[in-house]
Amino acid sequence: MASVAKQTYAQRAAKHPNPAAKALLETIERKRTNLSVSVDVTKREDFFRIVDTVGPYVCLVKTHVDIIEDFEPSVIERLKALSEKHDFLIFEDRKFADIGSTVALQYSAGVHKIASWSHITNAHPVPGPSIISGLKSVGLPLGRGLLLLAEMSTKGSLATGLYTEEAVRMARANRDFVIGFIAQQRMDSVGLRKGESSPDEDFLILTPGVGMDTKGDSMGQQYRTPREVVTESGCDVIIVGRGVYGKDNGSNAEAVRAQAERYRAEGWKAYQERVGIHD
Ligand code: 5BU
Repeated sequence: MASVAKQTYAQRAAKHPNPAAKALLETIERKRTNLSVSVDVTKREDFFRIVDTVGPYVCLVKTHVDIIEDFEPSVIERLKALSEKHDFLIFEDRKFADIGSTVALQYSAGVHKIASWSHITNAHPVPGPSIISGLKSVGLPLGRGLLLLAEMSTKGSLATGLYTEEAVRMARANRDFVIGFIAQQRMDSVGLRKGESSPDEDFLILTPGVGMDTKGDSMGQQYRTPREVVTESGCDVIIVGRGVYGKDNGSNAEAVRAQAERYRAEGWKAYQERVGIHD
């Protein structure tokens, strides 16, 4: 069997054991898009306008639901309705980082009840494997998937070297629930000890820090192009925020739509180049 990076999304979907990962891979293939748009705006009407505009072009909408200042429970119902209308999954970028018992509560309860609507969420590996146990106790019965933050896109990130290797080992020990990584490159050969061969596993790599027009922002963000991320580094999903909706609230719907279409096309072309498909 070819390495994961050389397999098509459809081949990977057919054998993925986790329901959230399988659904994401199937959605990518069905809609021919590996684009996830990160909708980081603070007013709910701006949020919905952007989600409705980019919906046809994305496999996944990434949220930071805690930055919506006029949040109310109906926001979730409307988001779920848009996810059905446009056929995308939802990823709350919550970056859990506490002890197992606390993250289980943060994931299931509180104002946002993330586990009840977010197909995928993520966690920092910094507390060790117990963070996975805590989240898994809530998410696994619901068919959810977890991404570990193995690397970050920011200048000076501490998630490198041995830290990244340990994150991959934690994921390997929890393959029923950990479906992949937030990372800047494939992790397939990371963390293997000398003489250890590559296990039969399929971790998805979702990658933020993607932009085609600038190299970064004034707060440490660093951007690479879809080609660098998908073709050269073997990542599976490009996550784009301000590159799609602009610097404010995405009020120019046609500009937002055009950028989503542009990033979708670039991401898909980069994938086709990687797996050697031409059409
Ligand atoms: P941008 O507007 O494309 O820079 O937004 C990037 C999004 O991805 C934003 O929501 C961040 O919270 C998120 N992100 C990131 O940029 N880099 C990382 O390493 C991780 C998340 Br993890």
